[in-house]
Amino acid sequence: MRFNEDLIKWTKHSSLIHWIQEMVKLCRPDQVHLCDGSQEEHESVCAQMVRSGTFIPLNEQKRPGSFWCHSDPNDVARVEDATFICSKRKEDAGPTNNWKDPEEMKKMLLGLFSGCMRGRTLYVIPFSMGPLGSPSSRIGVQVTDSPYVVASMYIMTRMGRSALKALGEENFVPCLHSVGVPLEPGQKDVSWPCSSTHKYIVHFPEERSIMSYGSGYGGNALLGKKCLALRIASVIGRDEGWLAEHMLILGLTSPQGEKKYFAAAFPSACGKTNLAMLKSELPGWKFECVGDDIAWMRFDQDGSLRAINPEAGFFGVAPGTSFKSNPNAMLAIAKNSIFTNVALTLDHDVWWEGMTDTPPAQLTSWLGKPWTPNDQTKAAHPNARFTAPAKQCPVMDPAWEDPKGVPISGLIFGGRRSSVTPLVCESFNWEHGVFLGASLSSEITAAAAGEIGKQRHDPFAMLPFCGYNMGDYFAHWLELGKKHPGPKLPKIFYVNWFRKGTDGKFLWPGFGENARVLKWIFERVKGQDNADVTPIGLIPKKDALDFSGLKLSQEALQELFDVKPEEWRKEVEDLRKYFSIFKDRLPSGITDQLSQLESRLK
Ligand code: TSX
Ligand code: MN
Repeated sequence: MRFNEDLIKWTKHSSLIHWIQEMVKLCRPDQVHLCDGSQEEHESVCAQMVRSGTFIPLNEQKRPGSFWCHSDPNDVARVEDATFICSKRKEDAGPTNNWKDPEEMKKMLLGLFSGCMRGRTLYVIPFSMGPLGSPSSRIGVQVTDSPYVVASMYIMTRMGRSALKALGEENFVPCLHSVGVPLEPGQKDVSWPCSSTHKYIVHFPEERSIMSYGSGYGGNALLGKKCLALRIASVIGRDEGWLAEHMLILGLTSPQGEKKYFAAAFPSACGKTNLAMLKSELPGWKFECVGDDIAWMRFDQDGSLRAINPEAGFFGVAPGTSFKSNPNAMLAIAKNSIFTNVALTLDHDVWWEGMTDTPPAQLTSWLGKPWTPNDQTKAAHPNARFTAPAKQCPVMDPAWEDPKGVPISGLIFGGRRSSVTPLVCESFNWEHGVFLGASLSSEITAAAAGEIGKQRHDPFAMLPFCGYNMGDYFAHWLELGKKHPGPKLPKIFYVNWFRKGTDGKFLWPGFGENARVLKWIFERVKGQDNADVTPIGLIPKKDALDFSGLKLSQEALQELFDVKPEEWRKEVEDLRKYFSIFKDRLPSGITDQLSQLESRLK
């Protein structure tokens, strides 16, 4: 194959050249394409997918530069059962991860990858997670046989020549991916190739590499995001003293023009993307977006915790997104976007449940079939996604690509809880805040598998994304607070937009009205004396939350902040049971916080 000539012109990085040659030998593609990351290349990859039937171009008048596609119905979400952390020792993966011996796993995977790209093109994608050239950024190189991945990585990362240049002679994270469907000579391809029998999303934390087989979907296939920027980066962060978190980053400006940044972690189905680009309902208070999913944070020389968004785009859940729930997301996806598993309209635009009250006539469902509202199925898959460049969001923060990152004043944890936890509370200190993060749990909604209404523990919203033992991860958080004491250490908060009254209705209007809660948080980090002490943390003093112009009954307000000791004693028992899975890896800081909470409840 003559790609070797191109390869040595493309990069001088000898271990990168060697690795690519090894991958080509292993996967045996028909062709090799070294991605340059240009717009021309992106357009040609998209045009090729239009010809092959994977992409349908959307209406140029309504949604220029955009495409619709639908996946195989067996390839619609991340596959947690098939996600592995292959550390040398099982204990280092911990009780919340699947583990297999790395040598055994590699042997098995090399068998699967052998010849897996026959009849296909192998694409090499160098990409930067984080602004190009930022000392906080990390470079990965993904080898893939999926043009959908190439087009998506163009939106979600800084990829191509520029990333290769930023790599220089440094180490990169090797990311091998295949959909796992080699083509025999003359065999016709399908529009969404994937393996129906073998799916593996595998991380080798000690050598910092990733291998993903059998799926073409989102978090399984775009290896920069969940695999590199969370699972592998969390391990690098542990070793280097920083944090890779499943957090949005937002800037909040007061009517006086003062600005503060916050990072916030929520489990799925809590509206993280909606909060990340919130349109405030509180006059004079303005929100700006730095990121909606991942935050890499480290303390600088001055002791400020600084955060960057390692991504360049949004890969968001489409259903529920509307001009009412998230106008800024709707504007971000107006052009140059990819839509996967949403419904297609007659005039080649997109639709999903929750976009408008009534569906347009003559839809094509996410399965590619004609659909009418009488059908018992949904037009869009509940996990249907948009992929859009972040720079198209009208409220991106001016500093969203600042290589230094933005200074974080407060950290916010949140869950979907119909009872027990109040609308907002503040931790007594860093250690208590870490305990709040570790205690995160959320009610299971239809979006996730399992029993609806049941709680799922999701510490720091990192359950499926922590690349090492979660007990050690708690210890890492505790230690960072100890190492960086002082007034610049972010304050930690817990919010719950989802508490319900005795009538079973949501007590809090949520969405843009959440600005009122963020205003109180803003005032707290400024040191305002507007909180009351309760056994579970600090809550707003009477009249400290701004309810101006909001119709909320005194009873609702009381219920939103009600701390019921008997409910909380049950919570303590449940947490004690949950934390016991971490055995000797559970740091004493967490057990201490649990017993202190228990005594405060007496
Ligand atoms: O995203 C949500 N947020 C955060 C917004 C910044 N959602 C949607 C969750 C699914 C992804 C919410 N849903 C929020 C919320 O704050 N709150 C609720 C619950 C709720 C739903 C509907 C109403 C009120 C609350 N409707 C009316 O009161 C009319
Ligand atoms: Mn996420």
